[in-house]
Amino acid sequence: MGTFSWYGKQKTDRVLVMGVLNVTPDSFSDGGAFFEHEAAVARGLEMVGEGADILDIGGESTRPGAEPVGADEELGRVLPVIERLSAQVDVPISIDTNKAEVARAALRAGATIVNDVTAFRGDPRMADLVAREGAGLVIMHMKGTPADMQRDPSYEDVVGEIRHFLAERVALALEAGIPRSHIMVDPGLGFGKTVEHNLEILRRLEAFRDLGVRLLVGPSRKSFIGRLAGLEVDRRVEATLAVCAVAVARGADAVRVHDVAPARRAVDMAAWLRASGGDHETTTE
Ligand code: HH2
Repeated sequence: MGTFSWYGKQKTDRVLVMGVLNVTPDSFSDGGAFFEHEAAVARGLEMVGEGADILDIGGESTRPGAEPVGADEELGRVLPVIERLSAQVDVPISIDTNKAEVARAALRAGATIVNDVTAFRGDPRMADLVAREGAGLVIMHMKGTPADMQRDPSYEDVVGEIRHFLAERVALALEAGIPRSHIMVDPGLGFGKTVEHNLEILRRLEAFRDLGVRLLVGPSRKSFIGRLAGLEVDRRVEATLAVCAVAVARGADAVRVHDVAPARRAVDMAAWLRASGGDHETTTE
């Protein structure tokens, strides 16, 4: 342990841009598994060139209504891509999964971060695995499961409830032996939230900072942007950048995005503005 860094071998401490690399059948034109893997590796390399600090690789969709896939299927999609990219890039690779079995194989193949959108609820063995492997950890809030989370989600106090949940999950992670500096929390935009819930989370983002760990937000191309701005999914880049900039201004340490090149520029600018104001420095521990 002790060797893990959110920045990998990069010498920087900028706000992190996590590039999304989905290796799911619908994410690349279907030319069969080999071409899908080739396309994913090429896109991963391209994102590093565009300024990604982390590549987040996923083999199971968590979109509303998405069907779960088995561990073998998930591993068949992501492992070849992780093996090849980890040999070629200096930035850390994160595995977006809620199965400890998939996470273990991914970490052995070269990933160093686990992004668990269920925050150990999908697989209680995840915390021990991450601790044992000395990996980084992203834990996200989701109300319900991808199959049912957008069916009329409701909260008494959306920020208070998410904060409480994340605090409890951070405590579990610490108990398992994961160092505080290895943990990043995410309020889970779009995961069991209405448009108003997402807006309130963004408006009160600072409330998550006193959890004492890094803070990630993932607004990229999400449907609340589409609903507010009346934009189809392929036209949400600029609106996503606006959300990223505001999130950085309100204390985010990292953003998870599909469109890395523009996000890198927007996030760096927002971080410079934030630094010039003297508040909300990046969480350093
Ligand atoms: N959003 C998605 C997937 N994983 N992980 C974190 N930590 N935060 C997020 O906001 C987040 C996430 C969903 O987005 P996308 O990757 O575009 O879709 P899919 O799950 O279908 O791959």
